Amino acid sequence: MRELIDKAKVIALELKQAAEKVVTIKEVDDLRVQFMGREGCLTLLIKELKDLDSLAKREVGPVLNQIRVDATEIFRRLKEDIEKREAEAANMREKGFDVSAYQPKGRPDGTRHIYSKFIEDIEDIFMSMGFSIFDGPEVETDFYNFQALNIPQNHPARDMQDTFWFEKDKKLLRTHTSNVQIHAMQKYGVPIAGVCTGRVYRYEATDATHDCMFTQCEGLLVDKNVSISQLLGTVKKFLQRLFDSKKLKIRVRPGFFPFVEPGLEVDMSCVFCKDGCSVCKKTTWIELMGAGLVHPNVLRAVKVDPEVYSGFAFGVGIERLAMLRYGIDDIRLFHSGRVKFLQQF
Ligand code: FA5
Repeated sequence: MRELIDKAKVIALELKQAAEKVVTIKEVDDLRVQFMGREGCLTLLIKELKDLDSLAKREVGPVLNQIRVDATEIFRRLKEDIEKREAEAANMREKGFDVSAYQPKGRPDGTRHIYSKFIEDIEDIFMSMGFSIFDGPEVETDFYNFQALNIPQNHPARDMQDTFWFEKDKKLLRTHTSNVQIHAMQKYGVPIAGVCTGRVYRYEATDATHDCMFTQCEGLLVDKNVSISQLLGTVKKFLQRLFDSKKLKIRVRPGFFPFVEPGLEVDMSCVFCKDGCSVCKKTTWIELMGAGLVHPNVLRAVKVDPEVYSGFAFGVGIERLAMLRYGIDDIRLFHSGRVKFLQQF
């Protein structure tokens, strides 16, 4: 009899300890089977009651019964707590659980992408010079990417920028940010001064300095009596600020772009050497951007009178600028997603 009571007390203690470790409803059910199932340890103990004489039964019976009642209450409470917790979690998920609340140990901190930082630097410089920031579509029509920029259908100049076309609606991925010149003048009219940074796409083979998707910065200023000297002053000031060098010089060569006349190629003096290095290919000059005075046909396309207004425009590859500023030797690294590369900035 004494032995039965002791066994019952051990079982009660074991149940209490096991109950503290239970987390899911399934674990509660498994524990119930282990203790109170047909072959459960408490059930088997209670079965042993029938072998006792009536005096012993009267003494042991209430003890075992109390343990059975307590065990039933433990299982009921466990289930109730777990169900309540699960309902709360589901409720949180529905309300939009704040993922930032979860902070696993050792999570590496992210940083802003070099593109974002560099583009912000460029925009800051132009904003401080009084330029606005424009935006424009990357999926474009033939009109904005070519025709309004004085590049008619079948004109040989179209071969300068190999294009990705959409077959369905004859749209294209813009080949340059010059499309924004047209959108901006249509939207805001003239006089106007702004820059646009954004992605452009060209159907061309990639190498260390060419990509099929890259970023350009386009500048446009249209007003009365705009001259080439204002274009050169703007470009020089911008580059001096970007490369933090007051000594930086620029030079221009004739260049052909159908949307400017005259068209120019702008080079900047090498910021890495005085008498020739591998970056400037021993010339002390680095080829940088296209520029020029806005072609009268472009002004006409947006119903601006070229007899009254004139303007300048320029376009530069942002990756090429960043490669120079940070000493990056392969343009493809920018969107390679390589953590080691990104962590440097
Ligand atoms: C243009 O795209 C003209 N829209 C620029 C312009 C604007 C001229 C306004 C006149 C007035 P171009 O194709 O040369 O021009 O490209 C301009 C710059 O983009 C280049 O100087 C270079 O820095 C960069 N670039 C061109 N092709 C690539 C390429 N495949 N990968 C990376 N950068 C490139």
